[in-house]
Formats: sequence, structure tokens, C-alpha cells
Amino acid sequence: MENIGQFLLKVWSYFAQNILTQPAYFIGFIVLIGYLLQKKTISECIAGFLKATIGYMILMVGSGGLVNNFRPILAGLKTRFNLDATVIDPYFGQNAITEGVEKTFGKSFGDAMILLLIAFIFNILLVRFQKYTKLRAVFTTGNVQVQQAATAFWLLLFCFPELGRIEVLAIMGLILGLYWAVGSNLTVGLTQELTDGAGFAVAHQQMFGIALVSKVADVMKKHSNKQERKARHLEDIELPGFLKIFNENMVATGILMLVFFGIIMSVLGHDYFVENQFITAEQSFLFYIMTTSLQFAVNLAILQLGVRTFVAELTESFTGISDTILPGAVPGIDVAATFAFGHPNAVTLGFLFGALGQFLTIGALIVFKSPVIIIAGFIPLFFDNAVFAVYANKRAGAKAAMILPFFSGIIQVVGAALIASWVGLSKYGGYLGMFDWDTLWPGFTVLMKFLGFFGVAVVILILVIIPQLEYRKDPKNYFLIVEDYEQYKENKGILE
Ligand code: ASC
Repeated sequence: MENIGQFLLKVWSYFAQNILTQPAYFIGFIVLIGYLLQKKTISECIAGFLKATIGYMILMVGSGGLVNNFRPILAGLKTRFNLDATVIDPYFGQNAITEGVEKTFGKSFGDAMILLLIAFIFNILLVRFQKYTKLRAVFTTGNVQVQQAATAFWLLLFCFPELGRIEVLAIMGLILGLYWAVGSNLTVGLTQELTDGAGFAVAHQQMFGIALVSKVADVMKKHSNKQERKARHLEDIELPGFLKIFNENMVATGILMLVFFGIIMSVLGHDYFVENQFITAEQSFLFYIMTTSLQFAVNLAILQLGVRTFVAELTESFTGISDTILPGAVPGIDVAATFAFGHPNAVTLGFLFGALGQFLTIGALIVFKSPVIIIAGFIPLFFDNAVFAVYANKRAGAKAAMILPFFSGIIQVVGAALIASWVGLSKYGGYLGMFDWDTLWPGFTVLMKFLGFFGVAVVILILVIIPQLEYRKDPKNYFLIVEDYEQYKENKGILE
């Protein structure tokens, strides 16, 4: 009996390590199953699997390229100025937890794979019983699930230091599983509207953020005057004279990033890059800055190619799943997939206005001698704020696409500074720092810390109620928006 149990756990670990936490294969796998259920020929199934996997891998080359290129530059500010600061970035957050969890709580978290199993099955069940739960999305972005599990583990131990292994797994399985399902579900309708029915939702670290930004954008649109409504979206803006140069997206991105990273890299200084072996002493610093900055536009282009390669396969194959085993479901995927559906400049502007908000707030922390100093991390700065700008531009136009990421930047820094210092993660130099983890999760932590297990119940209740409220707003179209987007548009009177 024990042997069978161990064997099954091994099989599961293999699946989790190689597929579930590797979104490229997971998405490929989903496409394969979808096509098999549609009874496509074997060659079509294999082709679909490969195209989806390769497409997702291309997306990761783009997003990984951005991260690898720009993370050391932003985090370099910490080393260069010898700051005792907390970098807000999932990678630094993960390191801080690994380093600190033994020292702080005398425990380590070795149950990530079991947690993923619980949460994954829980997520599927929640969607399977959507008649009652009103949940429609399955979270597939395993790489971020692992980071979130580690952070949630820390927050939970902070609230309940005495908790045993089984209790930790049970509470985390419940709360995280619900957060994944409910958060991703919040983005279903918004993403259908953004992508004109591509049939996916966002499964990442700013899902509540996307819902909030979209809500505020809708309010802004309602209150904007007629003239603003006319030249509203980034798509409609044609700059005159010399500024025409900005009408071309790659040129605009190139120039803006050259200025932005040119300044930061100059502040870090030539010697910093030589000492840390980014360049040799003889290499031209000017051209190094150019090459690095222009990589931004290069990686964005790669990312978009990747999305275009796999999304069509995913959309087509997923009906195999949503017509049979999981009716009315959509896959929740990496946030970067939405970038290919917005105006390309939205991504760049979101990043820059988010940076403005973050840098001003960090400046304020320094001026007012805050006990914790935050260093901007590339991942929250870019992926959160770019996606906010994409949704804001779609819903309310260019102004919202600049203002909302700016405020998000401020919130990210303040939220991260408060939670990271309160729970003791700032001591270890890093915090996850993504929008939901600077806002929603600190809120959950307050509830659990002060109300104990009653607080856990309140958190669960909040999460359970959200999809019910969403459903109530428009019961007729709630499931239709995923099942038949064309019919949904007709019902809503949305024109092409
Ligand atoms: C994250 C994280 C990444 C990126 C990637 C975006 O939160 O850890 O590697 O965002 O998922 O495409």
C-alpha cells in the first residue's frame, strides 16, 4: 500500500516538475488533450502540441530576455550605492524566503509539489462545479505558482507560527487554490473583450489589479468629456511634425528606452559595468548602453511572435476540453500573452509611468528616512504596469493608460514596503512585489494576523463571494462570454 502511494507521488512529482511548473509544456499538453478530445488525426495533434509549446517557448525567450537584460540594471542600484534595501522582484523574493524561513521560523517548505497537487485538483473541481462556484478559469502558469506558494507560506507562518505541516498544507491549499481560481476568473470577461474572444484569461500575479484598473478605467471613461472621447485611444493618436517619429512603435520604444536606461546606466557608471563583468574596460560604454536599451524593443517583438504562435492553437484546441470534460472553462495563462493584443505603445508607456510612480515614491522613502528602502524590480515594474496600461487603454484610452500605471507604481512601493517590513522579509533583501501581493495579500495577512482562524474564514468567504457577485451583475452573459463570444457581442451591441 505504502509502495503504491510512493509510486503515485513519484509519478505526480515527475508531472509537476516537468509539465505543471513548465507552462510551455503544460500549454502544449492542454492543446494535445484538446485536439485528442476533438478526435483530430495524430499528425494534427502532434503539430498542435509542438506549435503551442514552441510558441510559448518563444514568448519565454522574449519575456526572459527582458528580465535578464534589465533586472541586473535596476537591482544594480542597490549594489552601486551600498543600500540596505529590499528589491521588489519575484526572484529576490524567492531568495529572501529561502534564506530567511529557517532562521525566522525554524522550518523549511519542502511541500511545494504536494501543495500544487492540492491546489490544481481544487481548481479543476471549482471549475467543474461552476454551476455553484461560478468559476471559469484554470490556472496554468506554474512558474509563478511556485513563487506565490513560497510567499504565502511565509505570510501564513507569520500569522500562525505554531502551525504544523498538515495544517499549513490544508490552509494554503484552500486559500491559494481559491486565489488562483477567483483571481483568474476576474480577468475572463475583461480579457475576452481585450482579445475579441481569444478564449483565455490571465493567470499571474496582478489579476485583482487588472480587475481594479479596468473598473477605475471604466469610471474614468464615463466621466471624460466628449472631446476627450474622440481622441481617446493610443491607436488614434497621430503625432505631428518631428514627433511623427514616435508614431512607429519600434522607434518610439527604442527612443524612450534609450533615454530611460541611458540615464540609469549612466548613473551606475562605466566602472560598475566593468567591475561586475558586464563589459570589458576597453568596450565602448555608449554602444553598450545602446545595445542594452534597444533589446527592449527586440524582446517585445519576440514576445509578440510567441503569443501569436500559440494562442490560435490554444483557442482552437481548448473547445475540445470545454465541450467535454470541463464545460465553460478557459485556460488562465501568463500575463505577457495580453501584450500582443494591446497597442504596442501601451506596454512601453505603462512601464515608464509605473517607473515614474515607483521612483518618486522611492525618493520619498529616502527623503523621509523610511526604515525600509525599496529598490524597483524589473518584473513588477514591467509586467504589472504594462498590462494595466493595455487594459486601461482598451477601456478608457491613452490618458488612463498613463495615469493608472503611475498610481500602481506608487501603490507597489508603499504596499511592498509596509508588508515586507511588517512580516520581516525586508531583512532578507527581497519581496515578491507584484501588485496583488502589495495590496490584496497584505490585506489577507492583516485579517489572519488579528482575527486568527476566524480571519482565515473571512478570507475564504471573501474569495468565494467574489465570483457570485460577478455572476449576479449579468447572469445571462456570464457564461456566454466564454461559450459564444460572437453571441455575447450581439447581446451587448458591441460592434466590430
Ligand atoms: C513573473 C515571473 C516571471 C515573469 C513571467 C512573465 O512574475 O516570475 O518570470 O513574471 O511570467 O512572462
